[in-house]
Amino acid sequence: MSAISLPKLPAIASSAIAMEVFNGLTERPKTLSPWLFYDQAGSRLFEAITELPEYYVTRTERQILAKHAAEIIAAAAGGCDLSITELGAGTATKTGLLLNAAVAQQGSVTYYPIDVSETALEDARTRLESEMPEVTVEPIVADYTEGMRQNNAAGAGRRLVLYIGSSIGNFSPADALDVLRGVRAQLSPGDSLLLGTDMVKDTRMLLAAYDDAAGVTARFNMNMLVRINRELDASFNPHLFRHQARWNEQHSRIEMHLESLLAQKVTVRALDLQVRFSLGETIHTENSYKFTDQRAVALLTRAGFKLQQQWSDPNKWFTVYLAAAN
Ligand code: AVI
Repeated sequence: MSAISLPKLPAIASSAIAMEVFNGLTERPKTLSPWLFYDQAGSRLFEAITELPEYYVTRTERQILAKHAAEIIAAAAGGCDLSITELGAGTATKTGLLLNAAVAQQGSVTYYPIDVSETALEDARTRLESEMPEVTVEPIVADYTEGMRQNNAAGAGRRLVLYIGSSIGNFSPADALDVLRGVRAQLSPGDSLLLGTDMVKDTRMLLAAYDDAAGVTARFNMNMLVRINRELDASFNPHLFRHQARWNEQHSRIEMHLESLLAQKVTVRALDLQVRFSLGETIHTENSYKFTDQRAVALLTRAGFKLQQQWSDPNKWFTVYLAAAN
């Protein structure tokens, strides 16, 4: 009897990206997870998105923080000294507003940015410590769960945890609840969470924010295919796919898809995988949930927080919630 010979796959075939691509492209409908956006080129494209005229999200949240930073810090501190922790901090561009307010109120502050990207955290540390000598930056290179555990173990005193930038919107409602419950589990009474959520609004405005005229979001979406080509030796031709943004009313979310412009076959050589696409078939790459006040407050409450105060821009496009761990 002859032994069955299995095809030899390269070591990359057991990596996180390989698992994601194999599972996502063999299921129906096809999906790819949004973390795949953020290689070096994708992170740069995301920074460019935050500057687009159509992408009101970052600008609007920054306006809210600029106007209310002192109030936010005073409410979170409740007369004590605070440390500030940030989830998914990246380069921490909006955080300076809150750190400044904390320095104004208590003279100095320790800032614990948590992110999986060591380079983004080092950039943030260099920039913040040179601009604000009263801020001590203690980067934590980890995912949220492990990062919050380390932060808790560091004995950071009374804590304000920032989860801003509408990042919570990229999780399904069930996963968002898990994330916030995980944060809550590492907090003590008196600590608080500042959550930034993007709100439901005019559909045309939402669609424009995720399908801008300059095509930056299209390139951001398409970059996933370029990354898979490079890292898994795949044969995607990005010109044979089209970026699509859809509003899903039932789930209150913007969806991003990559639509196949013809019937085609793509090979992912590192996985020894052939993927067939029919004309118009899509890969679902991202959900960006949009909130109502009621849904945001229900999420916080179910996660074990008590709403303390909230701030919005005059158009109510974006809301920042301060919630206490109780
Ligand atoms: C990171 N996240 C909050 C962005 C969003 O708006 O959901 C990601 C993004 N996708 C397309 N444009 C921006």
